[in-house]
Formats: sequence, C-alpha cells, structure tokens
Amino acid sequence: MRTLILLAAVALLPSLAYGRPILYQATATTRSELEPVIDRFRQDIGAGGINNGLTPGPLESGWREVNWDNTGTLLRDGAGINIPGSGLLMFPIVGTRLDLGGSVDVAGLGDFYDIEQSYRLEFRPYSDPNQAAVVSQGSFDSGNLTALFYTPGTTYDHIRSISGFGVVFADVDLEGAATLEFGVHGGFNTAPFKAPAAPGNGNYSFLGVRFDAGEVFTIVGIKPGNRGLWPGVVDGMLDEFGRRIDLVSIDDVIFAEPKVIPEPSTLLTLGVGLLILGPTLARLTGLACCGNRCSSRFCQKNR
Ligand SMILES: [Ca+2]
Ligand SMILES: [Ca+2]
Ligand SMILES: [Ca+2]
Repeated sequence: MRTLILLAAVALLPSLAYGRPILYQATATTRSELEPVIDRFRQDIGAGGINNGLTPGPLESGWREVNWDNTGTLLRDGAGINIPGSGLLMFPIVGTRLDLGGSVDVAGLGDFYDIEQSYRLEFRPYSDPNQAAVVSQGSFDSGNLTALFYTPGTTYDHIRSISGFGVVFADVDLEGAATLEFGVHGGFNTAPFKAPAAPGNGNYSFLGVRFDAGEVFTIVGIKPGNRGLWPGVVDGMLDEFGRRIDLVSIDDVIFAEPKVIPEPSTLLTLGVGLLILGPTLARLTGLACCGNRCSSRFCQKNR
C-alpha cells in the first residue's frame, strides 16, 4: 500500500503548475532607500488590500507583517516560534534558537554583541528595536528556518497557502548566502531564490517573491546566511573546509494573506505530500501533520 501511495505521489507532484515567479530585489544602506521596493511588493501581494495587522482572517486581500518588535518574549510551542495571531510559525532546525537582538543592545555596541564581540555593529535592524538571527553551533546551513502559515487570529488553525513572501535581510555579503524557497509540507518545489548581496556591515537586502498563477505554497524555506551566529564564528572567516562564512540577520517578514487551500486536485496533491513527507517535517520541526492540519502536539481530525 505504501508503495502505491508513493507512486501516486510521484505521479501527482509534477502535475503542479507553476507560473513564472515575480521577484522583488533591492539593496540599500538606509531604510528610506529600500522602502519603495518593499511598498511595491506589499501593494502587489495585497491585491488592493491593506496591512491586515492582527485582524482575524482569512481575509480576501491584503498582507501581513512580522517585524519582531513589540513581540515580548517569543512564544515557543513545540520546536516552533509563534508570533501570536500573525498566521506565521517559524521553525529553526532542532537544537538552534532564534535570538532577537534589540534587547541586548544596551551599550550601543550593536545587536548580538553579547554572543560574539566581532558582531559589533555588523547587523542593523531594519525596524527598531529588534531583528532576529539564528544562534547555532552547527556547521553550514544549520541556521535555516522553515515558515508555515495558519489562519491569522487563531491558534494553529488549518494549514494555509500564501502567494507571496518577502524578507529584509541584513549583512548579506555573498550572493546566494540568503535565499527563499517555496513548497508544500515536507518538500520544496522551487529552486532557491537569492537575495542580492550588499557587502559591508549591516547593509540591507530585500527579496520578495510573488506567484500569480494560483500556486499553492504552504511552506517557505529561509536561509539567513550560511551559518548560525556562535561565539568564535566571525562573519567573513573561512571555515575548516575553506568556505567563506556569511552571517545574516532577518528583520521585516512580509507575506500575502494566508488563504484556504483550493480543492480538490491541489488539496489531493498536498494531502498525499503530507502522507509521504509529513514525517520529515515532523522530525525537523516537532510538528504533527494529519491531512491538511498540523499541530505542535498531536494529530487533529480534519474539519
Ligand atoms: Ca524589527
Ligand atoms: Ca559583513
Ligand atoms: Ca554577513
């Protein structure tokens, strides 16, 4: 039976149709330089709507933003990080953590100075006071994050789909060190899209990706630099294999209103994907997925 399901999944997955992704990319040293591109991205993914803030969804149009400011202590549920009501859950790789810098910048030494002194003024928040970075002792790509979406204003409602997702990164020195990729639970279906490099200290790079052909994407893979922050790990140094380390922080995350996943064909594909690939996600995130619902604790019945 498992073999049949696997074959079915292989047959169905290529049938997903993807339009041409629309990229929004810019680099800047100041917020005012970057904001016009981000505004255009907001308007395009918002489809005539507004910033929906924490208004309960799903709504017909508009977008959502997470800027890590005024979030208090990040809520951790399972292995994930929840900005209450936002519709966004983020999962660092197990064993790593997400650090908000602003709370430790008490001496004007810059965020994350408490982790490693060479980070002095390396990372600047795009919106004050907080930005986020993965703290990880691991090797290359141990700082990756997975984002998934639920109905804003609820507590982990059904899995939702988004048609656009963008991030403001800080201190992308190398092209390809910060990327976004899109998929359904357990598997990515796009190639990684690269944030443009902005060498120096603390410069901003924005990457937004929008899809306009009705694609269903329920997860986004975020690569914020090729390694996590850690004492002794210095931005720009070579690792033991001669690879240049590029540490990157993330600030404003902007995404289209999470939508109900259309039925039936796409949901069938997603459902099969969950059957086959859900356990992979569960291992990575501690999340249990049943049908089109995921929970941090246990499987729930489909509604
Ligand atoms: Ca911020
Ligand atoms: Ca740098
Ligand atoms: Ca860097």
